[in-house]
Parts: sequence; C-alpha cells; structure tokens
Amino acid sequence: MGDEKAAWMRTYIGLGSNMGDRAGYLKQAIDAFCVSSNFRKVVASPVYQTIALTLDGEQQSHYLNAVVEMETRLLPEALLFFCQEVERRNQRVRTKKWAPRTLDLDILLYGDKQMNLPHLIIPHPHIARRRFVLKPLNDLAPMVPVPLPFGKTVTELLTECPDDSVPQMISIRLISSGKTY
Ligand code: A4P
Ligand code: MG
Repeated sequence: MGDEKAAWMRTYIGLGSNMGDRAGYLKQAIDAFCVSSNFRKVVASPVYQTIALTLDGEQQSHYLNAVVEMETRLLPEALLFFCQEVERRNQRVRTKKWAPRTLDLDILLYGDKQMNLPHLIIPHPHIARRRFVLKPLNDLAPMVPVPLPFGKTVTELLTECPDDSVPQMISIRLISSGKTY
C-alpha cells in the first residue's frame, strides 16, 4: 500500500461518519494511522456531532466529525490511496455523491502543498465553507496557514465561515489518554 517515501510531512485529515457505529469507525481510522510505520505523532481533535450537509436538502443522520494531525512519509497520492483503502476496509460503499457513509477520510492539508489533479485537490476545495471541518481543525492548528487559493490561517477561515451550523462537541476520545504514537 503506497511504497513511495518522502520526507516526514505534517498533514491534516478530516474524518466523517454518519452510518452504523460512527465512533467505532473513526477510531478504526485513527488506529490504522497509528499502527502504520508511515505515520507518526498522531493527534486527534475532539469529536463533534454535526448536521449532515446534503444535496437538495435530503435528510440524513447526523455525522460525527473530527480531524487528525500527524506526520507522514507518504507522498500525497499514496496518502490518498492509503485513506481510500482504510475507507474500504471499513465498509465504505460508494453510491452517489454525499451519500451516507461509514467512513470518509479527506486530505485537508499536506504541509504547504497546493495540488490540483483530477483526483486530488489540496488544500481540500470545500475547507473554507464547512464548520464541521474548520472547528476541529482550529482546535488542533489555529495558526496554521491554509495555502492558496485560501491564503489565510485556520482561525481566519473559521471566523469568516458562512456555514452557520453549530457543531456539538461530544465526549468521545479517539486516542486513549496517556497513549502516544
Ligand atoms: N478527492 C479530491 N481531492 C481530495 C482530497 N483532498 N481528499 C477526490 C480526499 N479525496 C479527494 O470523494 C470523491 C473523490 O474526491 C475521490 O475519489 C478523490 O479522488 P468520495 O469520498 O469518493 O466521495 P464524496 O465524499 O461523496 O464526495 P466529496 O466531494 O469528496 O464530498 P466531501 O467533500 O467528502 O463531503 N456533512 C457533515 N455534517 N459532515 C461531513 O463530513 N461530508 C460530506 C461529503 C457531505 N456532508 C457532510 C459531510
Ligand atoms: Mg470525501
């Protein structure tokens, strides 16, 4: 799974689940990063329950969302491949865009990298419009600059975010206290 190795690079991944054992799926994702030698210094944000953003106002179950910060030596495309493999191992079935899902892993930031490939855009293109991403990201990395086309810190993007939903912090720990990787 992803053999290419680069220098250690800090990355932020958005986690979301709105099907089945939502917290269990988020924990499985964190564990997959923690047990792989391609990741180190894994830190998880608090978990938030959030109203599902859907197409055409369709009703869906609430999401649990969080963000994980870590260092990786996978290059961006290998990191995307790793994330998609973890999604598949956790019963992710792709039906239609924004369909309910057991586990969604989005690459939000990869160092100060900007990429615009058909299958991989970094920073994540919707980052500035989503409070369910910016809130947990701000908990971990308020002063981190989000590269162009955004060109602002995480806190600035959160302050200016047009999404008026209110993520509810819930008391689930994704990494047991005292455990370090
Ligand atoms: N892709 C491009 N850039 C990236 C990136 N930076 N990280 C491509 C990950 N993937 C990236 O994603 C579609 C394609 O995006 C991938 O094949 C990859 O090559 P997908 O996960 O297959 O499909 P999707 O998730 O349905 O589509 P999309 O556009 O990625 O949706 P989002 O942005 O992930 O949004 N409401 C709440 N409250 N919380 C949520 O987490 N999530 C979504 C999905 C909708 N509503 C939500 C939430
Ligand atoms: Mg996605």
